[in-house]
Amino acid sequence: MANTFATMADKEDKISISCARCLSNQASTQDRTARVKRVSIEGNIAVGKSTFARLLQTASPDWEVVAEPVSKWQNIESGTVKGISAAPQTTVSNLLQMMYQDPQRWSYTFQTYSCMSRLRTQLQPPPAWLLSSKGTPVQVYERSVYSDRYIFALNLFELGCINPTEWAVYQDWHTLLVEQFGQQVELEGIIYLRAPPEKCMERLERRGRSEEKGVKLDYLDKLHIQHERWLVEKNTEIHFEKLKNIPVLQLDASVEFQRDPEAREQFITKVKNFFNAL
Ligand code: UDP
Ligand code: D5M
Ligand code: MG
Repeated sequence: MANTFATMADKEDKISISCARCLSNQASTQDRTARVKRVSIEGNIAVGKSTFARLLQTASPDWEVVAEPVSKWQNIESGTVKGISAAPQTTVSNLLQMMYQDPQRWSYTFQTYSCMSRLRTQLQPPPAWLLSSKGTPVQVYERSVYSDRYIFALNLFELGCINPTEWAVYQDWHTLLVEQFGQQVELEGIIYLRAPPEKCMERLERRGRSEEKGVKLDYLDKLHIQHERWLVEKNTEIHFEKLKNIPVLQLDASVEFQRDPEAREQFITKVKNFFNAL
């Protein structure tokens, strides 16, 4: 009996030692996660965010770049109800195209899906290789749950494509989600790629994404104004404390940085300095 107790006590000791180890491992993962800075790249449609993101990915082993989930918005799978045909059928919808073709009908739906997919992206924990980085580890996102609201949703509301009821509902759940996820979706900085809307139009046409064929310069003008209000003039009403004073690095994306190695070099130096100061 005494032996049994001794063995049990021994086991408990071992369990508490392994629990302590487990907790200290957890703590060190949390410490290392807290060290990772999070930054989003913001800017008008076709200004060059994805091109710039690819450039950052190759510039430092301490940076992880997370692309915007556009292909998800273009390929939403839905199953049809099993009916006369035996096999359930899958339909693929292109929500990006639906929004551009009928903005009154689909803008609100688009906001729910784009925000959800961005939230999912921003909630992804940093990969192990980034946690073990010796330098300044940074996760870089192409846009964020914040540009969804303060650029696109706001603009579509101002254009009348999202009605006042939808706008009230949107703002309510957006605030709830961002507040509930708290630090997990906070950003430490923003890189604003800035270029005249005419330059973005030229690049949009060069890229030739089929869904964007009907996008007019006037729409890019409006999005440009929203970016300027939010990130330069700071006139947009912001509902999250940390975001109100977030550091913004402005880069002149009207230069052909894709082709010009000197411009790329200058961008990288500015980004490094910016990350180090966050
Ligand atoms: N692009 C360019 N010069 C640049 C940067 C980008 O011609 O210095 C082109 C790029 O090759 C693409 C288009 O502009 O065809 C839009 O770029 P991207 O998809 O990166 O823009 P985003 O919509 O992600 O901001
Ligand atoms: O952005 C990808 C495409 O998706 C571009 O046509 C703009 C559109 N987009 C992205 N987010 C939103 C929201 N929240 N509402 C409406 N439209 C959106 P690109 O700039 O090409 O990377
Ligand atoms: Mg892009």
